Amino acid sequence: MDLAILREWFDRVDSSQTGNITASQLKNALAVGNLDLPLSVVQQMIRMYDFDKNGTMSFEEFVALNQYLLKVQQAFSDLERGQGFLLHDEVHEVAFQSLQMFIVKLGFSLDSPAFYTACESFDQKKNGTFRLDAFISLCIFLQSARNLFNSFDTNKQGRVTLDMNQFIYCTAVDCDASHATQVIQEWDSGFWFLY
Ligand SMILES: [Ca+2]
Repeated sequence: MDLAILREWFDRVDSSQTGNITASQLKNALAVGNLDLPLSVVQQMIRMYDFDKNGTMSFEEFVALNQYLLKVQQAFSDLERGQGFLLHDEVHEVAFQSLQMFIVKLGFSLDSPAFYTACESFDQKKNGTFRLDAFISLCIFLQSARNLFNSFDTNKQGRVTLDMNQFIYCTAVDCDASHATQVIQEWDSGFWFLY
């Protein structure tokens, strides 16, 4: 997309002209474009490209996020062939397998049980249809989960051991890797408190 068009879009969303857009501003703006994403997903999305860690998106950060979203969107439209969604049933199995291949290309070597379980958890209406917003949510979730995993896998073994507290933390946290690193450092130093 043209940078000038993006700038215009960004300035419209940044209605109070702060130079930054918040998660709820971004969520509402995406909803206008028919992308209905939960606020938690939009927040994760922002964290992935929030290079200065101020919790909001500057224009430059937004341009990087937009490039990522375009790539994901392109992969999805190559598969849905004008339907607007993928059906998860035996007839459409090939499209789903291609989706899995795309996830692998993004660097996630998920096996089929992990891939299908993750897909099902984003099929909000539980009717076997998988839309673009679910696919974006899935990609953002995987990226955030990997960041969290890596922050525990400090020796880069591709495997982590968790005690019950760490497990509870992982299931409850919204995959904020910088927060996770901070918590782990406090764990290591024997200093732990609840946030
Ligand atoms: Ca920022």
